[in-house]
Amino acid sequence: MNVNLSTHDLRLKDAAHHFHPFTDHGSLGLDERRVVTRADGVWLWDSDGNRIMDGMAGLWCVNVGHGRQEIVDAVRAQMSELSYYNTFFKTTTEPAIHLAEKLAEITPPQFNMAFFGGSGSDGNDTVVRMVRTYWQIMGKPEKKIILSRVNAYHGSTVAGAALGGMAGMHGQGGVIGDIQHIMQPYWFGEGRDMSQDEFGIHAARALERKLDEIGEENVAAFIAEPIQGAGGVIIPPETYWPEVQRILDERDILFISDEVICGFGRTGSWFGCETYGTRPDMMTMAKGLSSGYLPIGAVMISDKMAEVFHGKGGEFFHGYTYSGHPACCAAALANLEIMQREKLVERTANDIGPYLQERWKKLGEHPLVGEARMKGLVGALDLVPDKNDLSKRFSPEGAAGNLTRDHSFNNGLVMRAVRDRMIICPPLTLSHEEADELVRIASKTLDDAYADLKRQGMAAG
Ligand code: PXG
Repeated sequence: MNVNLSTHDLRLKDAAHHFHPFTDHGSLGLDERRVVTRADGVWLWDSDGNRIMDGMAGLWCVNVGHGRQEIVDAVRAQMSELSYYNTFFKTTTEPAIHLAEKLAEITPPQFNMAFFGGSGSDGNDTVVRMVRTYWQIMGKPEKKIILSRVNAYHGSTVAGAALGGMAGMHGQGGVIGDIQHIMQPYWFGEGRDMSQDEFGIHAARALERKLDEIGEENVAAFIAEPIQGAGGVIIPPETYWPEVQRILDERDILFISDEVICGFGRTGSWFGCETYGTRPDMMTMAKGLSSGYLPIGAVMISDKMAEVFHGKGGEFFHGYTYSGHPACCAAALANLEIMQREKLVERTANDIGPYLQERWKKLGEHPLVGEARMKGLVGALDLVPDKNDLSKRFSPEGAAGNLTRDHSFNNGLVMRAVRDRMIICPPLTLSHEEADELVRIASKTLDDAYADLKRQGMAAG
């Protein structure tokens, strides 16, 4: 940007004209608006020149880190050659062809077809329409219900919000018919009266119980994130996914793995379904597909489903102007090239993942932390008001998380607060030194927040 405005002037204009996502505009103060101006690697700079570690990889997406010139160059070259053409009506473009082929290569073997969109939300809209259409083609139109989970996040379009399990979003017009939710595998929050393994089985069998209750003949699909991200990094017990897969194997419903956060190395495999050994019929992908350099999403369609659509499906009346946008596909291709060349998935599994996990889990000893968990490079701290009674929660809910998030920002680390849980999801390029720095700031942040909360009578100790 060439216009040199002061931070104050930028904030004034932002407040006057910019309606932000997921924001309470009534209470967002002028000085709370942070203008991010530059980024490189795992670091951000704001308009006041502060350097802050991007512990959230943007919004769970910048897997290869910020400032990769090679992606910029690939996009520039593509834009000079062909900035836009569509993929409707018997046309296609080279970047879309190459990206679809690349995705077939890196996804599990049942996937050889990619449908492109612009985000995870529209990807899940595609999923809803596709699974219901699949069963219509199969002559079973009554199979319409899609099962999801409480506290899931599947996007912010009407269908995405309805699939998601967040009551606040349902209450703001995010409802469509024939969606039902089963319990989530959140052991720390909901299952501590059982062992982790017992609870994992119990939560998985909620799927079986629901199918028996409403009739498998009415159910089209089950959709789930391998690890729930926006719900608070709910890492399921190890017994959960094998038991879900056992149930899926016995039932005639489709399974959709929403890989928008877990895809592209986040959990230490290319896809979260590989980390947990599930066999989806579709996968929703976005975020790490292009590391956020340009907006793009994709839905992978298994051979089993593709054969049905190709066989007697006829035209599927669905697509977006920007499906397979050449510049976005070029960004994704350059991003995947970096991921493969730098072996970022392997690095997450065998090097920086275990390194950060070990240090992160030690934060679980802090008096403010009830549980510290991390898989691959995505983790959470559940904050508790009284370490001697882990059933207690902060009141009002979310106040401790917000306060801790603000301390973290001021200390130089972006963590996200999901109510009273602190989330971390750094770029997969994080170095050991940066991991040490991340943990040092997180630890200081917990101390600062704990002191405040004790002073306010909100935490014991
Ligand atoms: N599925 C999952 C699992 C996601 O995490 C979406 C779908 C929707 O993707 P798009 O690209 O339409 O945003 C997401 C997105 C948060 C936060 O507050 C999380 C997401 C998006 C925005 C904010 O943690 N996840």
